[in-house]
Amino acid sequence: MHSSGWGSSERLDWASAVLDQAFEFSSASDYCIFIQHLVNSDRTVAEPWERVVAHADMDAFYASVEQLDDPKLRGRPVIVGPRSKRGVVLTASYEARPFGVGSAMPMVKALRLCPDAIVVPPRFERYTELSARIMAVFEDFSPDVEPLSLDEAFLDMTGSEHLFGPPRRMGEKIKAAIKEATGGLTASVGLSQTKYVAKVASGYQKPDGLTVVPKEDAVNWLAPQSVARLWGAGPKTQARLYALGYQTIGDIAGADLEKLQTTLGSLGNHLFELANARDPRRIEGHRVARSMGCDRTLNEDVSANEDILLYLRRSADHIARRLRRKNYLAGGVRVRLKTTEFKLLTRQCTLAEPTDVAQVLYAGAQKMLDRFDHPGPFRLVGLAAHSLEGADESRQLGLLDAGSARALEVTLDRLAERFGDNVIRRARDITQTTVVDQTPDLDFLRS
Ligand code: TTP
Ligand code: MG
Ligand code: MG
Repeated sequence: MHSSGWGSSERLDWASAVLDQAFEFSSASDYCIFIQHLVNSDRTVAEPWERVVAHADMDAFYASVEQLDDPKLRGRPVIVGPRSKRGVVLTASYEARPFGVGSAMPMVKALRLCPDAIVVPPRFERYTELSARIMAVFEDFSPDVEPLSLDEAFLDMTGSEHLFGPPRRMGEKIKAAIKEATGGLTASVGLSQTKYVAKVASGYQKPDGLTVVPKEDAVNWLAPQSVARLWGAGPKTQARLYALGYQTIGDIAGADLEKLQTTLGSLGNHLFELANARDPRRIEGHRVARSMGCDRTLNEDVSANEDILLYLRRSADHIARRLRRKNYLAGGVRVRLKTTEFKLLTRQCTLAEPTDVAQVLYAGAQKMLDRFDHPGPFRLVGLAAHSLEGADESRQLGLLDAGSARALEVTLDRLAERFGDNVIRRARDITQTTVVDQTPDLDFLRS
C-alpha cells in the first residue's frame, strides 16, 4: 500500500546523476563541497536510528473537523463548545488562537477575547468516526501504536526505514496518509528516538508541523524550551522550578542532581532524565482499555423501567459490537443513571464469565437496574462494560452458554459492517429517537 523508500533503480539514477555533475566541476574543491552537500542532505542513506518513535497529534482537532464539514467555517475563528454561557471551550481553530482562546477556557471569556468567533456545538460521533480512521492509518504504519486520546498516538517506527524511508519521509508519509483518509485534516508529527522528545517535537511547529530531532541533537534542541514542556511538571512544580531559578529545560539538564532530588524528591530525578533526553519507556501498543461505555443523555427524562431498559438494550448492542471489533471480553457491567438534579447513581456487578455478547451484558444490566431505589425521573442512562481483557482463544471456548446468541450477533456485525450500523434496529427502537447527546467512544483512551 505504501510505496517503499529508495528502490535500486532510483539509487542508480542518483549515482549516475552525481557522476554527471561531478565532471562539470571546475575544481576539486567545488567537487568536495558538492559531495559534502549530498552527505548532509536527506537523500543520503543514513545509518538507521536505533529506535524511531513518532508522535502524531491532530491540529485543533474538533474545530478542524467542523471546518472540514462546513466550508463556510474555513479560514474563520471557530470555537467548539456548548452555546451555553456556562460552558467551557473544548478547542479553538488556529484562526481564534491569536486572540488567546484555548481549550478549557470559560466560553464567556473566550467570546470577550474573540467576539467574532463562531461557536459550534460538538459532534462527538463525528469526531469518533474520524478518530477511528486516523487510528487505522497509524496501524498501517506500525504494529505498535499507543493512542493517548482521540487525536493523538505514539507509533513505534523502529526498523521500518526500508518501508517508509528515513524518519523525515516517515513523518511526511504519515501526514499525507492522514490527510487522505480524513479528506483534508492536518496532523503535526514529531520523530525522535524517545517518546518524550517525539511528543515535544510534534507540538513544536503546529499546525501542520513536522519536526525531526535526531538523538545527538536532542539535548541541545530541548535546552532553550520552557520547563513547562517537561512531562510531570504541572503548574505547581513549574512555580517551584522558577523559584529555584530554573527557567528552561537546559537549566534542569545542567542542574545539580542532588539539589533537584533534595527539593523535588523522585520527581527531580525524573525531570533531570527527561531534560537530558533520556526516556527508556517503550510504546505500549497492546494495553487493553479498562472499560468501554455508552452514556445517553435523553431529550425527555425517563422513569419507567421499560423505557430505561430500552436504552440499556441499545447500549448493550453497541458496546458488545465494539468489544467484538476490538477483541475484548468484559468481566462486568455498570449501569449509571443521572437524576434531574444531576446526581449520578451507579450500580455494578461482576459477570459469572467474561463476555462480548450483548444479551449477557443486557441481562447483567437488567439485574443492576433492580438495585436502584431512586424512583427517577432520570436524564441520562449509561451502560459500561468494565474489567476488560483481551479475548484469547481459550476464553472464547467458555462462551458456549451464550453461543447461539453470540452467533446471531456476529452475523449482525457482518451486516452492519457491509451496510452500516443503522441497518439493523430492534423493532421498538425505530419509533424512538430521543437521544440528544451520546458520549464519544473513547476506546482509544487506554489508561
Ligand atoms: P488537543 O490535541 O489537546 O488539542 P487540539 O487538537 O484541539 O489542538 P492542537 O492543535 O493544539 O493539538 O485535544 C484534542 C481534542 O480534544 C480537542 O480538539 C478537543 C478535545 N479537548 C477537550 O475536549 N478538552 C480539553 O481540555 C482539551 C485539551 C481537548
Ligand atoms: Mg491535537
Ligand atoms: Mg491531542
